[in-house]
Amino acid sequence: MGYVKDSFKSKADQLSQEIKKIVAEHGELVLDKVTVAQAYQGMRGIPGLITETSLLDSNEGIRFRGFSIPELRERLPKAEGGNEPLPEGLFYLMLIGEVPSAENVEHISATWARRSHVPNHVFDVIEALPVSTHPMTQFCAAILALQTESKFAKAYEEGISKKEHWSYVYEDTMTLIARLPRIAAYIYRRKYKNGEHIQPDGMLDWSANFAHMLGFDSDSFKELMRLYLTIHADHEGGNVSAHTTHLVGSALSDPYYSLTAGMAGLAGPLHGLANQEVIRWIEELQEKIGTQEPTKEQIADYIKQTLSEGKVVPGYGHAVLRKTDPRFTAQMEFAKKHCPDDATVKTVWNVYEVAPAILEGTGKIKNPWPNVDAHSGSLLKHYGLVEEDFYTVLFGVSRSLGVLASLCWDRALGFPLERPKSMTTEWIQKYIAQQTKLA
Ligand code: CMX
Repeated sequence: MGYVKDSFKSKADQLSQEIKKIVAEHGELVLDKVTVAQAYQGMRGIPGLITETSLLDSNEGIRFRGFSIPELRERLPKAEGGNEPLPEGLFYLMLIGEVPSAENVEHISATWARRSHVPNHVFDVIEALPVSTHPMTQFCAAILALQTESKFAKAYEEGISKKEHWSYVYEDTMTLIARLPRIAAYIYRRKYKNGEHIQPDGMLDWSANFAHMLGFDSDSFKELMRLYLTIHADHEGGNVSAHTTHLVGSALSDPYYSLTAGMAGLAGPLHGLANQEVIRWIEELQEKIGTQEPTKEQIADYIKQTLSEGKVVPGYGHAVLRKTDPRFTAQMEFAKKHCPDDATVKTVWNVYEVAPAILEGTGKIKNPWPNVDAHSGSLLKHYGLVEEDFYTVLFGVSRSLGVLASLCWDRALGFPLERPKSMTTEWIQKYIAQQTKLA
């Protein structure tokens, strides 16, 4: 076993013991009540999941193993000459629970580089789809095609003890993450660059190599990728991509199946596809007004028109957050440093100045503030990555870090098949009648 795997196993054994004690001593403790409204309205706020990798506070935003995004930008190891954290470091932190050293991060980078070879049949599966196919569909199909490589599926078929599940899930996780940038870059070059592919450079870190394979070799874009792939990685366990990966994994579907399912969830416009929608919405505004930099008044009118048409303002609102997303702020800081004069970036900032008051004025939107997706497209566009339907694939490559680290934890802690109770409306009506009679 490699030393990262050894450390993970020893942390997991320790936590397993603590959980056994918690359940034995406090298993009957009630965490919260569940209301009829929550059952009908997306189960908001019901505490029913355990996710070790990160925790979301509705006002403060995400913390990964206790560290906020500004703290991570400060404390995680960086590439030589770089200022942004290496996502390899965040993965280590989520998996092991400790801030990694530069050597730990180099070890993860080297492991992923070594495992990054993608078998040819995966490219054949991508090639079998029409070029016009949405990049997220190509991405999901490719991950599923890669399932032939699953060590977990093979070992399970051969018959392994439950105690060994985590080990094969860990191996699949490391291999899968190693290969995603190559797959994503292949989809990008196939769809938008006439299939002129760029070979990986094994000397680069995971993000820089990804930027290189996409065809963007500037230091500044590599820095953006490091930041982007770090901040999109995890958002506790209840969001659609994380929850889906966890749920499917609970059936002991292997990490390839589980991640494919999670990515299919990320492809929804209320979740990860919002980054595509934001840039389309801004470009439509720019086109309509006939300028790259519409005034705040023009932006305000456009927001009101979007709302009056019964559509959502993409990039705004959140199921849990109630303040500006620190992932938005991190990108804003990056833009202030690298591209403060970019017209689309300035428009994103102007939308930020006018949208919250208008959204709040509707009286129904619980969070009028921007989320992570409100800013990302404008940065990518600045560097020439203008094909907005590819943006969610970038999100997906990053999200794999959090959801797969969590999947390792799920199996190491021996979490069971997830199976919440559902009810019919008739059951609810009878329950209400019964409770009313008792009152
Ligand atoms: N524009 C217009 N209306 C919005 C809105 C927005 N940005 N955000 C919320 N609303 C509406 C909801 O559609 C809902 O309307 P109805 O009562 O008519 O159904 C009402 O306000 C209340 O919703 P809420 O409780 O504030 O928000 P939810 O928890 O139901 O939904 C989210 C959260 C993210 C789906 C929603 O804010 C939204 O659709 N935002 C735009 C899409 C987006 O940016 N998604 C990305 C989220 C981050 C991510 O996962 O990547």
